[in-house]
Amino acid sequence: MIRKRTQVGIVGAGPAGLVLSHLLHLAGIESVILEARSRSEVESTLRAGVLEQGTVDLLTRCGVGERLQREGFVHHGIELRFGGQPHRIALSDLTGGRAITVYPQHEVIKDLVRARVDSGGTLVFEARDVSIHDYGSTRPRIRYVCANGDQELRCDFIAGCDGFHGGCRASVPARARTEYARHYPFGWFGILVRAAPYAAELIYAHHDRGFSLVSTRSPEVQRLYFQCAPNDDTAHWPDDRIWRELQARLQTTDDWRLERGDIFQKGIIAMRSFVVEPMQYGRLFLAGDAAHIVPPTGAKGLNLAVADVYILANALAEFYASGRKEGLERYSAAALERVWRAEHFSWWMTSMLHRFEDDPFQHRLQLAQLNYVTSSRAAATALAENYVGLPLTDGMSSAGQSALAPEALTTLAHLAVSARM
Ligand code: RFL
Ligand code: PHB
Repeated sequence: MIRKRTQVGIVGAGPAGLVLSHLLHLAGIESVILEARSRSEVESTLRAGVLEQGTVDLLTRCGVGERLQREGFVHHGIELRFGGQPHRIALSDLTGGRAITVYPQHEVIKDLVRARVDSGGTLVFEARDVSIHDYGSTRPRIRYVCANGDQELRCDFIAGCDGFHGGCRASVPARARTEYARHYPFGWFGILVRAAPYAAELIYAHHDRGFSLVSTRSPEVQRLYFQCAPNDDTAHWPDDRIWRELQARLQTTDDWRLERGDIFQKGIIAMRSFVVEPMQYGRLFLAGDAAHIVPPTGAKGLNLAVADVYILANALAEFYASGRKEGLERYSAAALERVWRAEHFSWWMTSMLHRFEDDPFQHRLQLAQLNYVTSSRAAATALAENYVGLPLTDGMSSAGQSALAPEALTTLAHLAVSARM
């Protein structure tokens, strides 16, 4: 057994683990990331597309936003399409200039992995049988197996950033955690298409046949989704059926046409809401999908992962700089405040836009809500401010007071300096 030591052991090289490791590095704190998959798998898994303003600002301020600024698409609005009519929600006008950026998750991952490698960080890919131990004590350990054999990593803290199916959450005894979950009676069928962009902004479409979404990845590749049965199978959907279904759901009274392109990837995504409380157990801190899941309708998952680890990095920086534990003790409560807001928003968007079988009452409520959101400035503003994302907070001061976009890293940088002294 080979024994190593670090300050923070991080399980998982998704957005949560990588952003955490990078922020800790900026604060002068050492970490090691243990990731079950290979680097090329991690860098090529297709998932999210929409980054909130706060996520973009944070990545940019901490030096990993250069490609994102150059290649991402900034969108100042979204379209809600229903009753055959387009309705624009002017995100930036309604939120004092905030916007979203469409930049694929795997590109964010590539930028973060490169930044960690360039600054000499330790990332162990293809780590097998990762198990966490003694996190109730001051000397947690992580065991794993890699090409060099059995390993033990001793650390001060463990960050469980291993996604919804990872082992960290499951290692906590069931009696110590409370889980809240909701399943939806549908899934999303997602496709990637070689085609030019279909629209200048994302289209969220409500239709009697079910929900659909038009998004983008690049000038050459487009991302489309449509609501399907939860147990559906991609084999039931030859290309021609997909195009007919999308065209029917996206139809407008002035005959909007969806050009067919080459579909080169198909997949079905389950829809669920999930939260575990608390997000801390002794010296184990859960972050990102390991602690919570939202249905993708509000585009919040990756953004929440970043918001969690921003709070955690600040709390750890405070601890190493001064020995104070208040930030760490407040981590769970501070993170959960934003998590539940995003859970509500994602559930609300999902409920407003999808078809619920045989429920004409729900259908009429949806249309009433869609009409309200697209005709009342107050209602549109509520959607817009949630969609572009509430300001990041560092969890150190009382909720809502630290609108930290510019000051955020100053806090970390300040703590970093003190930590090194
Ligand atoms: P991840 O990304 O799942 O990363 C977890 C990492 O942990 C590794 N792992 C382990 N490593 C070591 N040992 C073990 N035992 C391990 N078990 C697991 C995994 O290999 C993996 O590399 O979690 P993280 O970092 O919390 O990030 C969460 C986000 O990835 C997720 O919330 C988003 O992708 C959700 N999401 C969206 N979020 C947005 O903010 N905006 C969007 O537009 C958006 N669209 C989406 C989405 C998710 C989707 N899918 C496929 C679920 C669209 C889709 C279709
Ligand atoms: C995506 O582009 O993958 C995407 C966009 C908006 C969402 C979900 C996913 O709400």
